[in-house]
Amino acid sequence: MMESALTARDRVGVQDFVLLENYTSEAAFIENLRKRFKENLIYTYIGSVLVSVNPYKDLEIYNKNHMERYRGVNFYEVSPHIYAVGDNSYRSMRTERKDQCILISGESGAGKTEASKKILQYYAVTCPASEQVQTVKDRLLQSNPVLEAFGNAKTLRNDNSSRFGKYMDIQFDFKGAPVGGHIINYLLEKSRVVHQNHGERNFHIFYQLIEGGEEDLLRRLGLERNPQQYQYLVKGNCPKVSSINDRSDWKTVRKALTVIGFNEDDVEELLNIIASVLHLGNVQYGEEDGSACITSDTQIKYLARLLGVNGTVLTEALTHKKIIAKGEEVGPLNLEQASSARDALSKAVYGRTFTWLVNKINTSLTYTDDSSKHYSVIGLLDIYGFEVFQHNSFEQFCINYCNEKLQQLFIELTLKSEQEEYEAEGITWEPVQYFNNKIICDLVEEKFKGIISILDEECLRPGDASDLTFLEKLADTVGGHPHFVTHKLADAKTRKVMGREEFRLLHYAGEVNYNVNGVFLRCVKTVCVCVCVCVCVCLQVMCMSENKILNQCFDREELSDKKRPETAAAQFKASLAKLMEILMSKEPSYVRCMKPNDSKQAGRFDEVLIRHQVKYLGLMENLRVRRAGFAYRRRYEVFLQRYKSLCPDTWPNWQGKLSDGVATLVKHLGYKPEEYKLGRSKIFIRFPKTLFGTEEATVIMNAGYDSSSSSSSSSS
Ligand code: AD9
Ligand code: MG
Repeated sequence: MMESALTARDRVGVQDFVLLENYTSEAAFIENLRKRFKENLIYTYIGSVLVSVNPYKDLEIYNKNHMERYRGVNFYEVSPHIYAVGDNSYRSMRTERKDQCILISGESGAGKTEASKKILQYYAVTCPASEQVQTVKDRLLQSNPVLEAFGNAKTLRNDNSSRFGKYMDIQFDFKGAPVGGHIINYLLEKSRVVHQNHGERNFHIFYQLIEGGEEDLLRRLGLERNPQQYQYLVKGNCPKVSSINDRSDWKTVRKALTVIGFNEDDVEELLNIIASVLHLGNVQYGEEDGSACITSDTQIKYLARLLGVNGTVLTEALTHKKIIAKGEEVGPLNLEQASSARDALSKAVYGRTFTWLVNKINTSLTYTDDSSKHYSVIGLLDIYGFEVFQHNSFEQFCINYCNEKLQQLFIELTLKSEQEEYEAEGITWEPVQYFNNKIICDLVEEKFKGIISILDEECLRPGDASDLTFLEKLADTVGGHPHFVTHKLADAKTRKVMGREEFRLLHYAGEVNYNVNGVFLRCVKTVCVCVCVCVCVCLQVMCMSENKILNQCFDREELSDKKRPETAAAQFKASLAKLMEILMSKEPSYVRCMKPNDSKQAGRFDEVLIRHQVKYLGLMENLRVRRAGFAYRRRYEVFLQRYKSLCPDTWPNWQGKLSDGVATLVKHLGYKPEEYKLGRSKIFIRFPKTLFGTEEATVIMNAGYDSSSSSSSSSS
C-alpha cells in the first residue's frame, strides 16, 4: 500500500535540507542524514549541493536503469543522486553553452574518487557515441585504474586512498559526445615511496607487479615474488589487504595501459623504472673511514641495466656529493647523507615518472578532430580533503592550504551566484553573515609576508637556514596574526598541546599543529636538489639514462646553476592559483562527501564523526545561505505548468500574463507577500512549505524511493 507523504517523511527524512523546519539546528540536520542513511538513501541536497554519505557497501543504484531515470530529467524531479548532478551539469553545458565543473570534497575515505568515477561512467553510458567516441570513452574510463595503480595506496583511513589531487576535464563536441580529456595532477605524496606508516602500504603498482607479473617479466626485472624482500615495501608491515586483489588488479592495469595506447616498449620502460625503485631501496650502505660505501653490487647491476646507466657512475653518485662552495669538487657522503640521497633519488624518479604517466594519458586523450576545435568542458575535481594527524608536516600543510582555497572558492561562488541571480531578477536580499577564510589564505600565500614566502626565502638562503630559523622568522613576521600560533607565543593552555618545533594554524576547518622538525625544510628542498648544501649528483646520472621515460623526466637545464629553482611550496602555490583560475571560469556544482565511521563498516553511523564533518564542510553555513535567500525558484512558465491544477483560476489554462498567473496561483496556495518574490522571469519562494508538501509527495512518488531503499539489504 502507498505510504502517505507524512509517514514517508518521518521515515526517510527530507531529500533537501532546505525543507527542514528547524533548519538552524545541527541536531535536526544530523538526524535527517541518519534517517536517510538507515534507509540506504545516501544522497541529500542542500539546494543544488549534493551531500553524500559513504555506504561502505554496494547499493543497487548505479545500474543502467538508474542512469536512464536521471537522463535529461529536471534536478528536483527525481530523488537526489550523483547522476542528477552529472546530468544537470551536462544539460547546463549543452543548453547554456557554459563550461561546467563538479567539485568533489570530503575527507579521506568519504567517497570522492568513487563519486567522480560514477559521474564518468554516467557520461560514458548516456552520452551519444560514434566509433571514434567509443575509443575516447574507453580511454577516459581506463585512465582510472592506471592512475590509481600508480597514485593510490592503502592507508589507515582508506584501502584505496588517492595520494594525489586530480582535476580532469572531459571535452564534449557540439553533439554532446565526449571527444577528449585532460588531466592535471597535484602534489603526489612521494614520501610514501620510501616510507610507510604502520598498517599502510606503498603505491599499489609495486604489489601488483610483484604479485601479478608474469614469471619471465619478474626474472627480467630481477624481482622476487615476495614484497617482504623489498625495504621500500616492509615499513608498514602490511603486504596484503583483504579488500584488494593485487593479482587481478595487475591484469586490469595491464589491459588499461594497452587501451590507453601504451605500446610494449612504453610498458617495458615504465616497469623498468618501477623495478628500479625497488632495487634502489635495497641498496645497502656500509661505512669506511666515515664515508658511505655500497656493500654489494647486486642492486647496482640491475639498476645499471634497467635504467640504462653506467654502474660505476651510479655507485659514485649514490655515495658522493658536489660541494658548491668549492666549485665542482666532489666529496664523499656519510652514511646518513648517502641513504637520504638514495631516498631522494627514488622519490624524484617515481614522482617524475608519475607526471610522465599523466602526460602520456593526456596525449592519448587529446581531441584530434581538427575540423572543429570548439568543444565544451565538464571538469571533475577529486582532491584530498582536510587532514589532521598526530604529526603533521609539509604535505598536510599543502593539502590543508588547498582546502582553504577551495573553501574560499565555495564561499565566493555560492554567494556570488546567488547574488547575481537576485540581481538579474531585480530582487533584493539580505546577505548572510559567514566566516570568510580569505584571511587564512592570505596568511599562507601573501607575497613577501605569507608563510610560503618565508619558507621559500629560508629554503633558498645559503648559510645557516634551518627548520628553527624558519620557525623564528615565522614568529617575527606573522606572530601577531589571529590564525597563527607558535610555542613561544602561545598561552599556557595551548603550549601544553604544542611542541617547540611546531606552529599552529587555525584553519576554517579546525586547528592543526605543523611540525617543522627536519622534514619540513627537507621536503621542500629535495625537489630542488641542486640547492641542497650537499648537491646530490644522482640527478646528473638520471639525465644520462638510456631509459626513454627518464630521459624525458630529467632535464639537464635544471642542473645549471643559472636557473633559480622553485621550491615545492612555491610550485604548489602556483599550481593552486592556476586551478582556481580554471574553476572560476566554469559554472560549479558541489558534491560534499562524508564518511559515516572510521572502521569502513556498512550501516554504522557515528554521530560524532558526522558532526565533525558537517562542521568543517561548512554545511550548516551553506544551508543558512541557501535559506537566507530563496530556497525555491522556478521560471514562470514551468511553475504555472506544474501547479496550475491546484487553483481554479489557473486551471486548465491561464490566459493572461505569466507573472500574473503565478501571482494568482501562489496567493491561492496561501503564501503571504513576504514569503515570496516575483522576479523578471522567475518566482522565488523563501520557504516553500505548502508547495513542497505537494511537490515533495510528487517527487517521492516519481522517484520511487521505496524501491531504492528496499532493493539493498537494510542497514543494521
Ligand atoms: V581519499 O581522500 O582518496 O583517501 P576518497 O577518494 O574520498 O578517499 P573513495 O572514493 O576511495 O574515498 O572511497 C573509499 C571506499 O569507500 C571505496 O573504496 C569504497 O569501498 C567505498 N565507497 C565509497 N563510495 C561508495 C559508494 N557510493 N558506494 C559503495 C563506496 N561504496
Ligand atoms: Mg580518492
